[in-house]
Amino acid sequence: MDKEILRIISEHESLVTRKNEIVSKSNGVYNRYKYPILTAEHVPVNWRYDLDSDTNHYMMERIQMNAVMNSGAIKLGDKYILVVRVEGADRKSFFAVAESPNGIDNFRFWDYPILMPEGENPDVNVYDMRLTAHQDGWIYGIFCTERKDPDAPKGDLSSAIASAGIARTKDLKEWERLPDLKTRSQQRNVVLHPEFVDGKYALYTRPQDGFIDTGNGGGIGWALVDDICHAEVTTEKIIEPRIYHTIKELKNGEGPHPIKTAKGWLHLAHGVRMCAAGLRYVLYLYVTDLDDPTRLIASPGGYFMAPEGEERVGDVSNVLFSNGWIVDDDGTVFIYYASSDTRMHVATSTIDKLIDYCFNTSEDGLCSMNSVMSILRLIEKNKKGFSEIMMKDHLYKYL
Ligand code: M1P
Repeated sequence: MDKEILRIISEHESLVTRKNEIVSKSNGVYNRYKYPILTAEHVPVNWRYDLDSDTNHYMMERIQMNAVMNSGAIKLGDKYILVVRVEGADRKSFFAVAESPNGIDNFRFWDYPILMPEGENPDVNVYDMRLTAHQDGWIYGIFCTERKDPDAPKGDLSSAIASAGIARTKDLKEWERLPDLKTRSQQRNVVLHPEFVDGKYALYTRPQDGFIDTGNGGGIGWALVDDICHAEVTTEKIIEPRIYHTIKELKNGEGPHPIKTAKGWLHLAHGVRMCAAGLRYVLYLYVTDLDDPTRLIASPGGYFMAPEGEERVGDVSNVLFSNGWIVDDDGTVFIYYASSDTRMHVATSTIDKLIDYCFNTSEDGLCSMNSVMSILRLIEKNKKGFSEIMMKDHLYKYL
């Protein structure tokens, strides 16, 4: 049996230390990587196995993990850190920290999962933490806390209420739980802006009528809050709306907090549409004004990233979701995203490329004719460029 333990440990170690590599195919905007950075198999062996062969004669996995997904991200010192949503086979999610020396591989979980303190109303399920190192000196984690709907009719064991749980920490080890965000509607995808705005805490919200449906919730909202220790949304305005026949027709949600760039606040979000196969989640970017983060100044049409290849399949297929990214001092951006609610990946780009993409991608023209017009304009522009290249390089003789 000791041999079996050794096999499990050595296979796990090989997986954790596997080098990642850029996939050669790129659209020029970002690079994908060959391997997921975290999967259920990356969860430490001693969290899953009773390693005593007297009590685990068959060396069975005693606590199975189902998925490792939607992770908040932050750089502390020279470490790339994720606060990972781990989901057990029992469908309960919890948070755990994993760190990497380079941001693209060798992600290793810390020794223990996070035991998030409860608030007044105990959580049933917690997930999708957004991390914000705020100007006030704390690192905040805002996440979804889910509880059974107390008004659900008898026999309805699915209706739930989603609210924003708030916790803060200095080291990602000790967490102080603050009261949940008070709002009129249900909320998921609530994100804390890193700076004070008009002396207040600023939140990106996602008002929704039901647990799944946003209903009249018109998109990504914005709310100012006086006291983060008793956070309440009194007025909320939609700054990034849902729009008919676009990638964000059914719902959208802020990803991680936006990155401050010289050209504006760079946002990463997810957009959702309904199709015959169910919901399709893709990632998109937008930019808001530096002085007024509620003012949209760039809105590239279509998706930035959509599920590809194996990413398409998983627990909830056809989903890309991101709630974490990290920028290095040299402008490299590490985009951490989950595919199909199953595994974590990284893509890399730079601030310059992402800003170029945002300001030079046509806005969604909202109808087929406008999409064709954009292509025609590009063809016309290329005619000129094409003949210049041919002349310059004396290639015209090959025509
Ligand atoms: O299953 C896809 C995603 O669904 C929800 O996202 P949203 O709130 O935008 O609908 C969340 O449950 C998220 O965790 C999940 O990845």
